[in-house]
Amino acid sequence: MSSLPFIPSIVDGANLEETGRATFDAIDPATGLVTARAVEANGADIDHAVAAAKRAVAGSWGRSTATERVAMLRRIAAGIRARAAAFVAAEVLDTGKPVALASALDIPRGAANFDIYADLLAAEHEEVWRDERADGTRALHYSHRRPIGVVAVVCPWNLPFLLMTWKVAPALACGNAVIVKPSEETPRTAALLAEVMRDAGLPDGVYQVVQGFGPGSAGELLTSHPGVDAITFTGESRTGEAIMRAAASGLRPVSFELGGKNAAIIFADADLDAAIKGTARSVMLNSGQICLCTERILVQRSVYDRFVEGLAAEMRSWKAGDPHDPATQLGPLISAGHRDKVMGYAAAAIRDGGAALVGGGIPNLQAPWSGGFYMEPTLWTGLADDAACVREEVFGPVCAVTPFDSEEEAVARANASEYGLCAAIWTRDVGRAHRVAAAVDAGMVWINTWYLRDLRTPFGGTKRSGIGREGGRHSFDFYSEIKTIALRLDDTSSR
Ligand code: NAD
Ligand code: 6OD
Repeated sequence: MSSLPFIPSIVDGANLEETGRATFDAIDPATGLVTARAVEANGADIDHAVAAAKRAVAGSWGRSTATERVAMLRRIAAGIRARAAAFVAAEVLDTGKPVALASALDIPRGAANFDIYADLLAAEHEEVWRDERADGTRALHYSHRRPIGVVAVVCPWNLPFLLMTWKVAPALACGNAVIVKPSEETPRTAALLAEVMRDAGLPDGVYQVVQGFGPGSAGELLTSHPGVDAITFTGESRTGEAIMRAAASGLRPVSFELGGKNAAIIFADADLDAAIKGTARSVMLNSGQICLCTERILVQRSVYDRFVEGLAAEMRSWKAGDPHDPATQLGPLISAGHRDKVMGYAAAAIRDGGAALVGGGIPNLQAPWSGGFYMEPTLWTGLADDAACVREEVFGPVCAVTPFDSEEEAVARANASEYGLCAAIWTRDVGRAHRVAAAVDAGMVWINTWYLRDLRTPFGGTKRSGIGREGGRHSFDFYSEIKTIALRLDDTSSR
């Protein structure tokens, strides 16, 4: 008998029993050890979850007022803050990310996601148009939002809690019921959030969690279920294609945040120290496993050598190892399979004529971290723009650096990608900053910074990086149906 704890799926207010259901290992990426078993939801469970969600939307939750939902979102945010230590511990165990990062970014941002949608919902007003015509017709035309229904929220493993709550909060703000499918690599925080939801008084069926895999498992069963009204997904572009095929049946709307192959452009007039530190962070944060991470660096030729030397030193300086040590900056990759993939790219970079100026291998750590899926931060030079490591998303602490000569060349090369998520520009020339930001084909551009977020702004990518925009009020457009009503005001009895 295993003495490992179970991480539940949660359907209709109840934790699903492991007896009679498949379970799968939760592995600590920092040690490679199995730490728990997650209870996989099966087809009957998904049917049950969808039926419970439909009842919730038809019931008191679907009829709740905006004021009631604002209060609910605030209670959820407070509940997360009250259990912040448990959320941090769960996120660190699932992902191996440094405790400093989970404490500064993932968990506070999870709570902030509920607060911002409480603020935005409280400020939301309805559109009204006065209609006055020459023939005496007078009317008011107004629009109001209603929930879209049952929303499937399919999540990745890299920022599990941050990205899941980023979608759950606006979906609940609009009065929907959500069924969350966390990544099979990171089942804990979605399950823990169900406890906060219960304590906050959210009715059963409004927030449910179905654990499992993608194809042939909870992910596919959920996204192809005819009772699901809308699908919001964050993950790989190829998975987005599969989900879009599932969504075509029933013409269900999708919102997709997908992959990236993001460029940083460093001009000769930039504050080089800031550009070096900022770019190093954009390559290595979360071990490079953020869709917004920089994987291509273009540096103006006159400062190329200085920049590369500084970046290499900064990349060598990050401390890897025990994720529970507050001084650790670099955790492992998410799984053995993912590290094999990234190491495969490292080998391809050398075959393609590149050189690893920094890293390229597996760090020499002590037990138990020697069993984890760590990789050295890696900086490639000498790669052509058509090399696999320069074209394809690697999703590790890696990047390729090359020189450029003109602004036009830098923009053209930054845009020569099938992805268009974000870019970072480093320059002191304001005119150039605006010109290049306008010319770069990406959903977000950071100037002299990276991953500086204002949660009221739209977020999303062009090309293979996504479909639609979430963030701020833009999320309300996806998570609600807008109904327009025309009210005749003039006396129609004599007409
Ligand atoms: P993934 O696409 O492999 O998995 C994401 C989720 O989809 C998981 O829950 C998985 O079980 C599920 N899934 C897989 N196949 C499915 C299917 N056929 N039907 C339904 N569900 C399915 O992505 P990942 O490896 O977890 O995450 C890394 C990727 O996510 C990277 O490409 C990264 O760029 C991208 N990402 C993008 C953003 C963004 O905002 N643009 C944010 C985070 C991650
Ligand atoms: O900050 C956000 O809102 C967001 N969606 C970040 C996505 C990160 C990708 O890994």
